[in-house]
Formats: sequence, C-alpha cells, structure tokens
Amino acid sequence: MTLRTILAAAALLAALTSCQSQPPNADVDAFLTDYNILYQELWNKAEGSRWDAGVDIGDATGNAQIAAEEEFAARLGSAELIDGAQTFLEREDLTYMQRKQLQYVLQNAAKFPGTIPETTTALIQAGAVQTAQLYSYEFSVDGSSVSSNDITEVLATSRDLDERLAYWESAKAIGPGLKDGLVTLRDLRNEAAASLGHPSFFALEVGEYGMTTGEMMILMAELIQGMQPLYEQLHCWTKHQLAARYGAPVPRRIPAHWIGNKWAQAWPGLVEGVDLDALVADKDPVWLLKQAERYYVSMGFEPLPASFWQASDLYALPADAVRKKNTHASAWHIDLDRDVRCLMSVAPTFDWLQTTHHELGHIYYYLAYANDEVPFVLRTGANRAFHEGVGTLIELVSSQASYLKAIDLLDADQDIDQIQWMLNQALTGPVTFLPFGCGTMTHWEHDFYVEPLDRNEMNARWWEYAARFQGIEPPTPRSEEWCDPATKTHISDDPAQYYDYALSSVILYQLHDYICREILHEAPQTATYWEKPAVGAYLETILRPGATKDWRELMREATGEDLSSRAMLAYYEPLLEWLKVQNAGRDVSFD
Ligand code: X8Z
Ligand code: ZN
Repeated sequence: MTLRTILAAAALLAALTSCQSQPPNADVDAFLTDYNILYQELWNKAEGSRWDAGVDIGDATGNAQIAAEEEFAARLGSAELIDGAQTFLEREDLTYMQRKQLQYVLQNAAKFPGTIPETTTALIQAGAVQTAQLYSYEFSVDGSSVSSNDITEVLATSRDLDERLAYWESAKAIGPGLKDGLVTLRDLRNEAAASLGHPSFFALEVGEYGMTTGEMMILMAELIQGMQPLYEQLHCWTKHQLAARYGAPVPRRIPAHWIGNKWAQAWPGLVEGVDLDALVADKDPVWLLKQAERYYVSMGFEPLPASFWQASDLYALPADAVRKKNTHASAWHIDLDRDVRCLMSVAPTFDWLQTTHHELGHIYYYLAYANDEVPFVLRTGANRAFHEGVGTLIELVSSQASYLKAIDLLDADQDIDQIQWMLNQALTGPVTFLPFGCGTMTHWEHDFYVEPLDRNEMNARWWEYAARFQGIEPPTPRSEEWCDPATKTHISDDPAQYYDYALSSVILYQLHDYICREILHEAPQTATYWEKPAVGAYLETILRPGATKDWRELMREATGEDLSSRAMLAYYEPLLEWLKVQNAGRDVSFD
C-alpha cells in the first residue's frame, strides 16, 4: 500500500468517524448543553434566595428573592430561548431526551416569561408578598397568640365543641387578608401562561403530565367515583361516632370543626384504641427525623449528606422568637445536586412522624436523580405525583403495626385489631383525602383559573364543593368576606397542582401492591419495608431516571399496569365490608 493510499484511507476513515460522531441535531444538543449550565446556575440562585426568604421572612430576604427570580425570568424566559426551543421542537427527528428537555425549557419560561417583563415582575413581586404574608400572620384565639401547630393539636384532641370552633375559626381568619393577593396572582399567572399559548395557568400545570385540562378533570371524576362507595360508608360511620362523642344529633353533612384537621382532608383521632400520637409524645423531635432517615437507610439508601443536617431548618421556633419562618413542611433541592434541605417545624406527634417520612422521600428522589445520566432540567420527578408518592408510600408502610413493633413504639406482644388499624389508615389516608384532593381543591382551582371564577363567588364555590365531594359544611354560614380556600397554603404557593397528591396516592398503592406481590410476598395490609434492601433497590430504579423517562412507560415498567385505583380500592376492601355491617340500616348519602 502506498503512502498516498494510506493517507486517502485515513482521510476517508476520519471523515466517516466524524460523520458518525456528529449526532443528528447537534445544534439542539449544543443549545441544551448551554441551557442546562445556565439553568443550574440560576435555579441555584433563585432556590437559595427562596430558601433564605422562607426561613427568615422579612424585607431584606424578600427583596433578594425578587431580584434572583427576576434574573431567572429574564434569562431563562428570554425571547431567544423561547424561539430557539419552539423552532427546534418543529423538527421531527429529535430524540426523546431532546424533545423532553425542549418542552421543559418552554414550561420553565411559561411560568416566568421574560418576554412580558412587566407582568412577570408583578407576578414575582406578588408571589413573594403573598408567601411572606402567609407565614408572618399571627393566629390568635380570644386575643392570645397561637401557633399553627397549636391549632392542629386542639383540632386533633379537644372534645369541647366551643373550643374547637374557636380554633377552627382562628385558622380561617388568615383568609380575607390573602384574597386580593390571590386574585392578582391568578390574573398574572393566567396572563403569563397565555403568552406562551396555554389556555390557562391550570392547563399549563396539567400539561406537565402530557394531559389536557379536560382529561385531568375526567381522571379526577373517575377517582372520586371509584372511592365513593367506601367514602360514603366511612362518612356515615364517622358522623355517627362524632355525634355520639359531642352529644349532638347526627347531621347529614359533618360540620367542619368536628373534624381533627383544618380542612377535613384527614380525619385523625376517631379510632379508640389506636392513639398513635401517644406513641411518640415523649420523643425528641430530632428522634422523629433520625428515625425517618433510619427507615430509608434500612432499605439500603445512603445516610443523608452531612450538609442536610447543617443547612436544614427542622424544628418549631420558640413562641417568643423574633424570626418568622414558613411552617408548612417542604423539601428543597437547592443546587440540583447534593445540596438538599428540609424546612419543617417538627413536633412529637404521629402526623409529624409521617411528614418526616414524606419529606425524606422527596430528598431521596433528589439525590437519586442527581446523576450524570440526567441533565439538570430533567432533575425532577417522572411527574409531580411520583415525587409526592415516594414519601407517602413510606408514610404508609411506616404506620404499619409490624414496623412500630420492630422499633419498639408498640409492645411486641400487643394485640392489633387489623380492621381498626386499617380504619385509622383510611381515615387519615386516601379515603378521606381523595374527595378533598380530587374534589374540593382541584375543582375549585380549576374554576378559579379556567372560568376564571368571579371574586364574589370564591367562598361560595369552595363550600359548594366541600359539601358535594366531602360531605362537609361550615359551622356557620361563610360569606364572601371570608376567603377559606386561601387558608390552604398550596392555593397561593403551589397553585393548580393539588391533584398531584391525589394521584400520588393512587400510584403509591400500585407500587405497594407490586412490591408486596413480587418482592415481599406478603399481604399489602400488613407488609412494611423496614430492613428490606430489595425494596430499596426497586425504588431506586424508579427514582434514578428523574424525568428522563415517560411517566406512563415508567408506571408500566414498574408495576405492569397503567395508572388505576384498583390497588388502592383492593387494599381497603376488607374495611368496606366491615363498615357496611356497622352502618346497616343507616342512610349513607350526604348530598
Ligand atoms: O403539602 C404536603 C407536604 C409537603 S409536599 C407536607 N402535603 C399535602 C398537604 O399538606 O396538604 C402532603 C399531603 C397533602
Ligand atoms: Zn410532598
């Protein structure tokens, strides 16, 4: 072979190699590489500033948050990025990963479009003011200041209806001051979403599931309908129990202040002999968190990074503290890498024990998808419901009696009435939650953003839905001077997303059913995952890909079935039979 032939062959080889190594749509990859670098930098700044504003509410932190979010909007919602992503999305030969990332580029831009700076600046400012107002509000009863945890405690335990009413009303007193801000936010959110072609802000949020508003509302209706036979039975049993407890006639709908939760989204404290609060009442709040971590570690997950313990803000502030902080539990992924934190006000109650398990589910999801296979913009859940579902799944299995015995919260030889245990799980889990999550919350937010609901109909619509879906009524008539939906933080802070929690319940029972059948070979009603690394390994395969996989495909791969309430309803099947016997001869309807 001559030198000339060798050189020609080498040139040909080089040309071929370079052709092969030049992937199709290399310009899209270059665009996405730059975007991801910028996204992490600006997310880190914005999330860090939101964290600072959440743990120390005040003008300085609020203004820093506004500045960081304005920069995020200006640079990640720029016309150049929007045009680039929209143009690339017209190509038909994109890979799944390219298309998905480009969709997220547009999704991020639509929340804060830099292309309509006046609207976006107003939106960012209104959001910061609303959140600060939510958490700097002083609740009071008879002129004395009370904390959010105090209200929860009284509603969970008091048997004095006058006291219950006073605390329930104190929880609702925050609403009127939030009404104007909420309406302003709604209009700005809708305007921002419309600027990128979305029919409403609600449609933008639902769009993350690859669904239309109509499809989501049909799904909600199906879930409510599936749960209805069990819910009616539980509702009927509960109103008889509570009427006897309070010495009152049995009502058709349950007065909201009778229930042990500010929004009647969970009904704790009803089952005699299952007093879970007593199990942790003498524990240090630190123990609750460490126990939640131990649960994950017992399944084979790593201990939390040391920085989690240094940077998180985990415990309730003393009553006389000058600092004010967000009291609703949340989990944060500050740098989309290893800087993960929780913001909580943990107190020694069973509800907080559950919440610590829930929040660490988010944290372990963050850590799992912070890997080289997942670009920053896809470091999020397969969908938002999956993100909620992980921790809620661990909440479920951490409330199993077998586990509470294993960690000595219950005596090993204590007899457990399995029906009573399940009854408590139904009352504090999906059975009471779905009518609230799919029903009242999602229907109200749908109307609020999609109609959009008139400001003079906001409270009436809320109670109309509470009556229809939950069978709950206000203790006394609530006129439009109140703004009861705004007492739920998600209405201001995590808008048009509450169906996430309802869907997460459905998904978690599917995962649990699969785990019990295929990995543990145990009955779902009693199985737990404590010290079961095989379950941890299975969960890791769901968590690691983040949003790089289509959630429907992931669902099928992980469970062999599509999204369905089959597993959830099957779990509570024995309870339905028991309730029918208890309610024999009673009218269970509440409409
Ligand atoms: O907001 C939460 C979590 C934070 S992601 C504590 N949850 C919903 C609520 O409190 O209304 C969990 C259950 C539903
Ligand atoms: Zn959550």
